[in-house]
Amino acid sequence: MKLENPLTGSMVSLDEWWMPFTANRQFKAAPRLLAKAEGMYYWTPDGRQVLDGTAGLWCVNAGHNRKPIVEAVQRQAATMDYAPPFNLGHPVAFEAATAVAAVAPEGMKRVFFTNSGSESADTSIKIALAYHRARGEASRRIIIGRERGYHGVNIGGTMAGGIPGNRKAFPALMAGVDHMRATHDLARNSFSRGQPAHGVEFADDLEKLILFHDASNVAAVIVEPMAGSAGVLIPPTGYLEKLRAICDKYGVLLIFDEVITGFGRLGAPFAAQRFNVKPDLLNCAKAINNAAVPMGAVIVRNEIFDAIVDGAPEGQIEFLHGYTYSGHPLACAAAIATQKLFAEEKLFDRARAMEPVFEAALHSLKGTRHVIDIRNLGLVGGIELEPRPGAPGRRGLEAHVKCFEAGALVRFTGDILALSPPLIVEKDQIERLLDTIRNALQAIE
Ligand code: PXG
Repeated sequence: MKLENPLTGSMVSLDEWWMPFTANRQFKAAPRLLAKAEGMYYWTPDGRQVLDGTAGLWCVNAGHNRKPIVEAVQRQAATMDYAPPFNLGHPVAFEAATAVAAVAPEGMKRVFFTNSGSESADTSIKIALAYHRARGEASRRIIIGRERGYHGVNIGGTMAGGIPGNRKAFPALMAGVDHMRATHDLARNSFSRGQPAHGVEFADDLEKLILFHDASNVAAVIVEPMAGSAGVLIPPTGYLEKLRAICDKYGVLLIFDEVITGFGRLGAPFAAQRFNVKPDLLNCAKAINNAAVPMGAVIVRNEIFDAIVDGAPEGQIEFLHGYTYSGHPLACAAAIATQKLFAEEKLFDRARAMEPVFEAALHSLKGTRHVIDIRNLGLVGGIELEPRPGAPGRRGLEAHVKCFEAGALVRFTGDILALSPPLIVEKDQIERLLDTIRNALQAIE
């Protein structure tokens, strides 16, 4: 099978690109393709409009192809394409770091640039270990993650992550990880709106594991404040606060992986502000620059930066870590323009204001065929379907395909549908999205 590149007109083959997290054979037999995007919409190569219910992959929070971002990238590309970040700098990267720090929680004003959420995960783990070492506690090396956690696909994130399928093919590449239980509790919390009421006691797993390994060996705990990839698992009331208190008690660092929750998704700059729980390190990526150019960051408490940097001899590189593309000029130009756009259009507040509208529309699916749970927070919604006996995951996939054919992009993980529209979404678009899902669920077996 051949496809046309819409920009060049050349005919291209599907064989060579080994697609990520994709059933390659199935996909290439019946490809679902996108060719153009603007605002709330994609268009397929044959010109069909698709309403974007997922902000791309949880990342295009300001909507697609926003002019100020496009122009900033174009200007930067024409001015300076690339600059090395090791022992050289450029003003655009410093300005981007300042712009990101401006929305970060109080006292977290140091920003390490990466190029993805996966790199942010591994970078944050390294910073945690370097911090303890700098303070003379090099024995603190164990990382505690959580079942159903997703921290990308690099080695640290794979090992700290808690999705069994992502881990099983790899032997223990990184010794010294352990996992808390996931907080998902359908029996007690089904159809909850906002934070579920039950489950604060899941946080006790952290204390148990710290005592089991001995605090002197434990470096950090890494969690998504709201787990996205594993199917929209919203933290029970009091849970994150309790993790924070346990970390404080034992000198363990708290890492929030805010790759999905960062930059307005929950109606605040970060989940840290939404829940009023401040981590020690905060990982982000995706919407940091509206996904216009690959970019991520680890934002750290000033004291962590100070301990590592001031702890090294003058003139020596303090932290032996970094990427060729850390602070890439195009990514940084996009980040500056994106943060400005977020502020000008007050998109984080807008997300918060739309939350009740989104919540009501989402929960109107209660009672629809196959639906066993609905949950929401900010502009994130999860719809859990009853798995088809003997074929778990099929209903999720079929619902996704049906919606796509009917003109709406909806994400699925197993049998859980996930919605995360751009923060510019309008009420009628939310309704259209949910009507499309309702019809799809009626149509599939
Ligand atoms: N942490 C979290 C919390 C994420 O959601 C990553 C790290 C990794 O980021 P990169 O940029 O390396 O992909 C993510 C990525 C899904 C889905 O279907 C979610 C992600 C990626 C792919 C699919 O929910 N999130």
